[in-house]
Amino acid sequence: MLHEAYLGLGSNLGDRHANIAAGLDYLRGFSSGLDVSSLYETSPQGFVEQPTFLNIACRMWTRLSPFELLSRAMEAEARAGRVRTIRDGPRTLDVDILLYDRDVLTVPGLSIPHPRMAERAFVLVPLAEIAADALHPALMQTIGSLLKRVDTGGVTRLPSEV
Ligand code: PH2
Ligand code: MG
Ligand code: MG
Repeated sequence: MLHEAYLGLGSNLGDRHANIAAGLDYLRGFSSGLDVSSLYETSPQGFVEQPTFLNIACRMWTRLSPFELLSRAMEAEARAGRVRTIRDGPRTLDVDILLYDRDVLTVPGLSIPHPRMAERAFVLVPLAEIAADALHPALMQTIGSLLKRVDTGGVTRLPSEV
């Protein structure tokens, strides 16, 4: 069965553009269709003393389970040479599962929907571009309505294609 998953990608180390592009190419390898948002330059949220990010959101159709998808997301990060240091710190590539069908699940190491997505403009702005009407199945609000509640000041859409 095909599942609809939304992922968020971010990079703020090395060749950010190449890291995101390589991550998307890797995801395409196990997707039956992948739509991507525009690319956004975003000010760091949370831990702010770090370089500016590039962020993007994508929708994929996949036969993978959430757990298989998580391990592919981690593989994409590893291929970009990601080294885990401080939590929320700089990274060559971050690939987060945001939504997976209308599943709500929490197990050690994986929570869907992504637990902090509703307060993150760098997630909601790109996601709303491709999925404004998608429902956050725990908050029971659309991505478009969640977006109205965050400050989008640090998020700039880039004209370039990935
Ligand atoms: N990721 C974080 C923490 N802060 N800020 C921006 N702008 N973009 C990110 O991808 C990001 C962040 C943790 O994953
Ligand atoms: Mg993240
Ligand atoms: Mg992550």
